[in-house]
Amino acid sequence: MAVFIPTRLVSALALVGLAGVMVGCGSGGGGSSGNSVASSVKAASSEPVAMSSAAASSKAAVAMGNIKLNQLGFLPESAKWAVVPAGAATSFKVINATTKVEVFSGNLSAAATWTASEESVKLADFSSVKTPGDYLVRVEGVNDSYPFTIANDVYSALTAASIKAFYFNRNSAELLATQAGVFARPLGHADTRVLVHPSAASAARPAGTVISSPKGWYDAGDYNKYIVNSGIATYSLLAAYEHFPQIFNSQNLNIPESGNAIPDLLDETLWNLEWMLSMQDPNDGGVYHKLTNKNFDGTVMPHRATSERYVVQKTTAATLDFAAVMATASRVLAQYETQLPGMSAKMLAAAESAWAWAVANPGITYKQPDDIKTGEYGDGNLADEFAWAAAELYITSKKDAYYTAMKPTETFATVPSWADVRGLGWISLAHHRQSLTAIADKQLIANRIDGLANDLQTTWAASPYRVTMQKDDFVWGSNSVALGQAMVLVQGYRLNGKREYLDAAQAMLDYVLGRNATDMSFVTGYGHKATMHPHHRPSEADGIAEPIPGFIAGGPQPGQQDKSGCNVPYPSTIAAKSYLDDWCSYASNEIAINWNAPLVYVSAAMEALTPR
Ligand code: G3I
Ligand code: 9MR
Ligand code: CA
Repeated sequence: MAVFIPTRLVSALALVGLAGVMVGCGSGGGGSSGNSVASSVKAASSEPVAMSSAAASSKAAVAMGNIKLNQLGFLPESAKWAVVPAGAATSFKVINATTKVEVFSGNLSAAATWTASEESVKLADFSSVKTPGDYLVRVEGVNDSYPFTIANDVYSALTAASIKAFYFNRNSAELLATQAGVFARPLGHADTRVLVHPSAASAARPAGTVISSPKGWYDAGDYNKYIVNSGIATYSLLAAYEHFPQIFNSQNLNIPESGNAIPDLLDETLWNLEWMLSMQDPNDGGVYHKLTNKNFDGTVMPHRATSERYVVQKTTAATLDFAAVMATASRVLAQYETQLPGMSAKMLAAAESAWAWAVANPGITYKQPDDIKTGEYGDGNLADEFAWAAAELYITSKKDAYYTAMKPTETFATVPSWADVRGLGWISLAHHRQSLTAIADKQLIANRIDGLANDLQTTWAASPYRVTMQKDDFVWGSNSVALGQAMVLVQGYRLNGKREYLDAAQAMLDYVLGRNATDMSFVTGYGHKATMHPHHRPSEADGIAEPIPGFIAGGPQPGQQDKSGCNVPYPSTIAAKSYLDDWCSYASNEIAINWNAPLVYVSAAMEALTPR
């Protein structure tokens, strides 16, 4: 069948380093309605993968659901699983999609019901298929799966695009066609004249004081900038670099700084770090919670969103997250002293003055002023922010007092989220455990990571979908829960090499790329049936049908807080299926920097850690 890839999409993707690897798949595979334009998948072959005649003929007869798997594919040595709707079949086959030759057959597991999706499913394990190529999974009585690829570079374009998404969300930047292709746009939000809101007034900076606070990334589908969410997002990118530098050192993302002797991932991260630095009040070390409009903008491009901007209330959470990120950045950027003279020392000093402010102001939580209606990122529990900042300051400064301040024996590890960051401190301590001072309890550090990874692995092993997500995990931004779980599992694997941890982490990359109850890939531009209509103002307002590639949608969650503003109904109220691929759905289909950053981390981790 004819495959249509618009020239403009191909040329845009060429700019993200994806030229020559895009293969559209119009329908075919298990999907009932493949979007031919969004249906791009990285494949080794440059030929489109045709729908098999068996799939075509079985299609009409089947109404029970589809085989779900990672729509991009796998590394040769990855664990490889597919979820099959439970029916009479007890076996499956893997077929070479090009030659149509059967390369593997195996037995399906017994049927079991995944509580989160209320589906009865069986599992197909085809991990032993390792030869690079394009394949599909076939089960009697069910549509063939989408074709997928096994290749050594199967995730490299995904890793690159998920970082380039941050470039596409740059505040204060004109995006040029040479870097952004069809997604070029004029500069939005210079942010060189930002007002101090009354909630943020101090003697040195009374209400109405004008400050300059340019750069940074837009938080999400909106055009505001929030320090708390910047904290976990920026850290996750820095951690990806700190843990897997070899993946990024030679990567060319075609961003304005490419070629400047700093890896592109760090150049992109610096765009936000420079903004964060400007959010600290130099007079006292406290950090403003957010830089925002009074109200959310309409559906317009950045340069058309010209409302007055304010810095709002200094908070303890923002100040501690800032301290943690600056302490981390200080040590990661120390090796670039020649390129960034004084930057590392400046960041550590900023982190220490922020810490001092937080210690003096330990309980200032965010209270939304009456005239401000944008995102809150409010958080009443600050023990985790203290612990994370203390851990990063300890690692970078080597001052034992920070280790003590972390309260290690009473701080447990949890899956990281914007409101609960204690796990990030344990991740950093585990990475640096060989170079810590004598005060650090290395066994405790290992136990914290291994204990949490083991819990997740146990859930994965017992899951009918072979994933770590459970019904309660389906909150706003559920895909970042999935990827946060994977980040923890990756740390477990890095600590002790337990293969199940790597396989469970892989499962969560599979999950966001298609092995989920919606049968969709949640990453724009990646997968046969991927998110097409994210709640992302530029993607909606630019007049281009395709969304900007490389963004992950928030994902299913049953809250449906947006449904009164949607003209189309959600397809389901069931937790794992409550996802609406429509612009209106900010509660399931927004994009956000703290959701993309763990995608960068996990995709790079799989590339770096999966045995070759
Ligand atoms: O954690 C609780 C959980 O314990 C409880 O069982 C569950 C039941 O509803 O709720 C969970 O909390 C939810 C929380 O997200 C989870 O992180 C809240 O209900 C939910 O309202 C909250 O949503 C937040 C949303 O803003 C609304 O405030 C998201 O976390 C947060 O990511 C999102 O952030 C927005 C910014 O405000 C503005 N910019 C876009 C960004 C992304 O949508
Ligand atoms: O676009 C906003 C999104 O970034 C937020 O996450 C979301 C929840 O705070 O709110 C969105 O803005 C909506 C507003 O809350 C209600 N009116 C419709 C707006 C979206 O068009
Ligand atoms: Ca907290």
